[in-house]
Amino acid sequence: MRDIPDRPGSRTPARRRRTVLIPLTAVAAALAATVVTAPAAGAATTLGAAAAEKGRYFGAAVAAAKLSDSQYVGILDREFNSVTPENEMKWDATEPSQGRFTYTNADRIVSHAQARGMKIRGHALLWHAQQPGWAQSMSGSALRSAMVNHVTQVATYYRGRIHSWDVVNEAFADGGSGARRDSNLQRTGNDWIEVAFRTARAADPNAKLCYNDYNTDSVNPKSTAIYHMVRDFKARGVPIDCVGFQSHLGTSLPGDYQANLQRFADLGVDVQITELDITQGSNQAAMYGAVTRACLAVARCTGITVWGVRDSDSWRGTDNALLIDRSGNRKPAYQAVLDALNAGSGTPPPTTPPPTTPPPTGSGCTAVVSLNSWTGGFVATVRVTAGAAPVDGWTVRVTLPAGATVTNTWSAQAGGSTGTVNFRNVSYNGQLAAGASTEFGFQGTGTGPSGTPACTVG
Ligand code: 9MR
Repeated sequence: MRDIPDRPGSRTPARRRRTVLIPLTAVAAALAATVVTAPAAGAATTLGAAAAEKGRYFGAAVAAAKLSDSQYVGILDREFNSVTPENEMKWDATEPSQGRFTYTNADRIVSHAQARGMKIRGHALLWHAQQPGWAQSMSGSALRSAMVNHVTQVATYYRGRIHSWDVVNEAFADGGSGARRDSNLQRTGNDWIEVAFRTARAADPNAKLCYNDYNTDSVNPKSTAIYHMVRDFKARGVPIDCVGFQSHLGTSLPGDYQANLQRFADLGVDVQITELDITQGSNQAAMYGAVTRACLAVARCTGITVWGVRDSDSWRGTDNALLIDRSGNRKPAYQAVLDALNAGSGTPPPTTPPPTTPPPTGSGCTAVVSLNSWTGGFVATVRVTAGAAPVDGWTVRVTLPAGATVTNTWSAQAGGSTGTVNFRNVSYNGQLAAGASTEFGFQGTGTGPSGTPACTVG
């Protein structure tokens, strides 16, 4: 691949077109095309340029200490149009002793990026890990004040220069509990996350404010707990603009990866893939391609960041989880990402599923309810999805438990308020293309519905 020009955004002349056969195992072959062609004339030849043509950024985590490595910087400057400081903006780096702020290493990355017109993702204002020792041993209102001061100081210092801040990182527990992760920050009160977001907004009103986490690559208890938090924040006006999906992936991609991104986007936030790396193996290139296509298929997926430049720069040791090998050469995974970025139509991004998504089976429609409940009340959001055929009009039948009453409905017409309630589409959301979805919601008193409601067409 060395005949691909090394200038950012440069294009491969037609006379250089060629075909490269990439060896793939049967598993990967089932997921990806076996023939990878060099870009046609007109196709972008770097990740950043190709992503930009689709209205998105393509970034890498950057370590300040490596900015003196010419190979590293050469690849960074050629391929990427966004950076995330890998460690340099974390609490232990920016406030090593209380009230004394140091930005030297973070500034090296920020200056490098700004000079080249790259976006900067700020990572991360608050996290249970990589806290300075003095904060680790704090609790209660003293920690709450220190936390607010930290967010204010750092976000103010970088005001106007950060595209997106990871305001809070990894605050939810793994496993099936859907609970918050225990931490000194969590023990200051459940509202610490919204306090952090309000504080960050006040300090830098133009940065997009993100919640960032891992093990959120499918619809699972952890991602659903975060989904409920984001929905609650949007409902109450807590300033949140984006959700980061770290996507530290192994050897298979969850089948609902794209659908999971989409359900967050449907809440009215951007989604970003923030720390992508994938175990090297027979599936690596195919998975990188599939992740890229998933982002392109979600209109509000605004960019992808890989967590390092070369395999040798990765926190994942011998996994060789990145796009560039230890010698600085592009890997099949790199080509898969570039091809995925170059495929399809240009901006605005497509909102239809990528070609690899299996067509929905069965005609008719399906409905899924997600609930945000509190003592004495609930908000239900219902996602209606057409089957293999287009839908012209739908009705969703929801059975409420005894004592529950619908008090308010949006994007649907409720027939009744207690017992079994039929929700009928309104004029603007009755027609759905095959496989397409829409949402409506209702609020109620008492206990919300459980189970899967029936959806009928017509
Ligand atoms: O890549 C980072 C590594 O250099 C640090 O030692 C580590 C410290 O916890 O953090 C790594 O980055 C993490 C990121 O900040 C948050 N998500 C998980 C990343 C990988 O551990």
